Amino acid sequence: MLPRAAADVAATLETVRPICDEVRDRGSAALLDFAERFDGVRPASIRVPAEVLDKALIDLDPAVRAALEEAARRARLVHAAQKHPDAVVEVSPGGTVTERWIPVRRVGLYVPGGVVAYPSSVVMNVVPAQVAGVSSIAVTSPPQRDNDGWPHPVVLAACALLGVDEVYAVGGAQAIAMFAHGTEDCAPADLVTGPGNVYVAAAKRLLKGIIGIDAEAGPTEIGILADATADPAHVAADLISQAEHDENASCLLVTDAPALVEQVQAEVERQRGVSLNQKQVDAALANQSAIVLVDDLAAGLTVVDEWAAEHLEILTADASALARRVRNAGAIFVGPYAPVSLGDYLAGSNHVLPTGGTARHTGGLSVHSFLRSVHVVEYDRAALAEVAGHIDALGGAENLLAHVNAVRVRVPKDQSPREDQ
Ligand code: HSO
Ligand code: ZN
Repeated sequence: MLPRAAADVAATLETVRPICDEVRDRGSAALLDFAERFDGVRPASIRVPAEVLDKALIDLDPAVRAALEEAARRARLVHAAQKHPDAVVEVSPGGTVTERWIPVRRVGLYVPGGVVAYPSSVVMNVVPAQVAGVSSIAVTSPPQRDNDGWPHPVVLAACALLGVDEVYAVGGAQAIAMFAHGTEDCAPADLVTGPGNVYVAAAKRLLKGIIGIDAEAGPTEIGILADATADPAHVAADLISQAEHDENASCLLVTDAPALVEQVQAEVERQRGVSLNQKQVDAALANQSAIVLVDDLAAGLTVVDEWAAEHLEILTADASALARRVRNAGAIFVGPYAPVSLGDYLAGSNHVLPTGGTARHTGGLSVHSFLRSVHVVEYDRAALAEVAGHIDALGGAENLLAHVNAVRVRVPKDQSPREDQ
């Protein structure tokens, strides 16, 4: 019964297939045509020239620059702690397996720019990729009519600030196709990450395999688990804050306090006007949002775990203890002074998070999204000989005698394991 936006990615696959095919076949010419058709503007080139990036940084409001710098600094602190050292395990004398973490060579980062442009998402994508050690980072964001067809100026400035000089004016499904297939202006990438609309999600699903993807990312969500100690003004403000993203956004309050239900509803009426995106707020709150009254917080925990929110706030008396019992959420915000907005911009946590219930099996964007673990196997002759008998047995059980042979040409059966030592 819990409401949730259902973005129909499957139904969009056939819409984006010809778009992706055309990018594969016609490259940048197709990208320019699609910009004109879908974004209503034809940029002078697919790649944003260096002068345009430099100018965006010069023109950047100093307060926004300071905020982006601090957001990046905090994100770097948090993401640096995600890095694993290589782990060497000596399985037996002379036999080791090392787990090596190797960054993806080249990534394409998608930064949305439809109804609203998200410079903060530049930080959230670029920082973990840089911390992971990705050597080639390209960013793409939709062309904007009021910026001569270049992406939003603050998005460009954020790229320049973080040292990303490869930026494209391409949005939608065609951007994913550009990174997957490559064009004359943009080399193919190994992986594409970042949130986008349903067309971006459909293109990711279609081209996955040709290119690696992070997650499909649907409309944003907030779940709040609150008791009678929660401030109704905080609860209402936070529900509205995510509603303003998208008319398909989903906002859920779960509480054991009947009085809070009415107080929050009154506060929502008082505060809903603060957003410039009234249409989105009204639709999101009316269509995929709800207040769920539960008998107690244990039941509330069951509800929020079942819903698996992209963002979950815990606004209860013993918030830290309760937060530790949560199993399913993209990110958890604990207590009265950690609103989702903090995490969207400045907490240091990542805001590219699993939506649509996928938090049951997937985490948010992180350094790990850009790394692969590779097992490196090193055994000497004695260590191989020690297990040759077991390989005889398992290879025999699977009728794969060439497997057995590949070991036995090295350590014949009749020799003792440590013979040549
Ligand atoms: N709440 C969005 C991220 C965002 N909010 C960007 C503001 N700017 C999805 O996590
Ligand atoms: Zn947000």
